[in-house]
Amino acid sequence: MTDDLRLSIAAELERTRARTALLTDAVDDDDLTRQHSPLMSPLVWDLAHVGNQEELWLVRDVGGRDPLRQDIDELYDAFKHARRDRPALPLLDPAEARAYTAQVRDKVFDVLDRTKFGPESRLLDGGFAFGMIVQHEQQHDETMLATHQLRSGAAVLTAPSPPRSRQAVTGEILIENGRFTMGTDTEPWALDNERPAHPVDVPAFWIDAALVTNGDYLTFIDAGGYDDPRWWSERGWAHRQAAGLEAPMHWIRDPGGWLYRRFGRVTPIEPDEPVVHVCFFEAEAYAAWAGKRLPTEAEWEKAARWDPATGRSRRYPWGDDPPEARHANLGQRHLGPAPAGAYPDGASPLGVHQLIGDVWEWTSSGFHGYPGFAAFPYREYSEVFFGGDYRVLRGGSFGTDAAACRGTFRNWDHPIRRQIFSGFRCARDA
Ligand code: AVJ
Ligand code: FE
Repeated sequence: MTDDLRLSIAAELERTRARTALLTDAVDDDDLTRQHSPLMSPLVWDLAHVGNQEELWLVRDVGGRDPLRQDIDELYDAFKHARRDRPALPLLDPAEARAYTAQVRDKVFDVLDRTKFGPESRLLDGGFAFGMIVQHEQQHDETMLATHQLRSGAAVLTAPSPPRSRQAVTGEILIENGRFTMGTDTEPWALDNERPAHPVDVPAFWIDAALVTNGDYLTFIDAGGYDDPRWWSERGWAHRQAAGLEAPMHWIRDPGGWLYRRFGRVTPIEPDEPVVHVCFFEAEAYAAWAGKRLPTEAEWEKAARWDPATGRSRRYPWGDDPPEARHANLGQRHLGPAPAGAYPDGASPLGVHQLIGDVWEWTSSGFHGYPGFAAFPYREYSEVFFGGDYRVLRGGSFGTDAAACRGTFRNWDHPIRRQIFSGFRCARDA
């Protein structure tokens, strides 16, 4: 058992590092050290930060080993320097950052060989500390992918197109009134904010079977949605005005119609694909225009996990089996979301599609701890963000790794942010 766990952890560490290497080897040193947007770190910061977190938790804490580079801890502490200030720091250069992360990884494999996994250590039970670090790197791989989307210049990433639609998916699904179990006590790699499992009463609601598509969103634009304060919250309208929003980020108005720029390539927008790169306020305005609203976080999770046949909450919409390529568009296999109906095998029992993968889904909920929340293993992962100006996003995107995504996983961001792979679906009261 422990040996199987060790092997699977080693495989996850290596698989994840291969993606990190691809994202950072795809560009030259100048590109790695440059800031592509004040919203993002230079890629070389993410790279060394991933190594530094791995050193802190697995080499020093779990392994009890001497520090490799205590002198750089401060540079790579995300709370010490804002993203916009990071390019000016005396960061490791690309060669140093690669060498450092590789040295840390060598030590980690040694630590992994000697680690005993068992319930006597909560940090190690089920491989948790290693799982946390694997997921941390994967989260930064998604952040680095968003940085790639923001960089100018020729395309450097390639991937096959996502699958085509296999089924028409339209309309709304009724989720009946009743209690369901939100959160988890049993997912071994669930982070602190996903715990504990707790009952939540959810009044009956309708939820869209499909994500809002570019075609849907274009109808809102063409109907003057961006110019009509009726659809926007007060804050949303103020932001729309101040930021001059008139379409999702990366859309380009062209005499022949709308285009978008994706990872360095400009193409006509695809009407059947989920809309992506919208902020919470845009999602909220669209939903109001459509006579609907965004789902709450609890509604989203009930739609994704509640099994009407047994009343149990499952790990994923399709059941308890880990995601396979046929279930969901995850893991940067494709460099964009798939059209509505591309993943019938990943639908929920009631027929809600593409809850996992494709685009993060804005919910109307702020970010708070569940009843009985306990920070673990550190307050800075999530507790310090509770009650801040954030909205929860659910379900993961094409940029999220399968190991960092499940029915209970919670992401959060400021309501004005849209450089992330964010989209949405609508809901309404029943
Ligand atoms: C959970 C995506 C909001 O990127 O800020 C990475 C993940 N935390 N390093 C973020 C995270 C520490 C976090 N999000
Ligand atoms: Fe981090």
